[in-house]
Amino acid sequence: MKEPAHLALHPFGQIPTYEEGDLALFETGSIVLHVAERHAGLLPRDANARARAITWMFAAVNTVEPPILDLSAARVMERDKPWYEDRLPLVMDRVRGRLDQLSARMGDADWLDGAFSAGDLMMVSVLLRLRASGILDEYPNLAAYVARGEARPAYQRAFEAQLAVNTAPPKG
Ligand SMILES: N[C@@H](CCC(=O)N[C@@H](CS)C(=O)NCC(=O)O)C(=O)O
Repeated sequence: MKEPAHLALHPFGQIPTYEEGDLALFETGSIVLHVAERHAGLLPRDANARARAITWMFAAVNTVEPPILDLSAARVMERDKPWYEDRLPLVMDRVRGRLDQLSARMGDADWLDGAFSAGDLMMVSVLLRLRASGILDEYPNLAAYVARGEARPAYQRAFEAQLAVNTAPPKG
């Protein structure tokens, strides 16, 4: 991913990237928005509802994901550091702070704002990163929300397709 051919697609040498004809995109949110704007079922037709769904996409990556990424990074990269045991509860509490707010906002709703949208797609994928930590189980409505997202046939198809790529024997 750090070779020139990939850096030409993604300046930070990461995945995912998306290519369609002459267009090359990076950043998950941008790729999902691009797809959602061109295919039915991911963004509402009503202009205000559409703007709110896009707002939830930004909220997922910009507000909810950062403390979750911090937790993942701490667990992977700081486990052997002298401060790990002291810092971990602080990082987990920052995640809980965001989940408290999201959980209160969702209440018993199935999705963030009416019908399922790309905002839910992004939020579910961000929350899924918490599975290993067990924190999600402290929020039954959020755990049920993530389960609903994973149960969608489109999610199942995408997951199976990605799994097939990841478990395919190496070429050559
Ligand atoms: N903000 C980026 C983050 C992408 C990202 O963190 N990708 C990870 C894999 S999930 C990656 O490529 N890591 C390798 C690296 O940073 O060198 C997005 O949402 O697309």
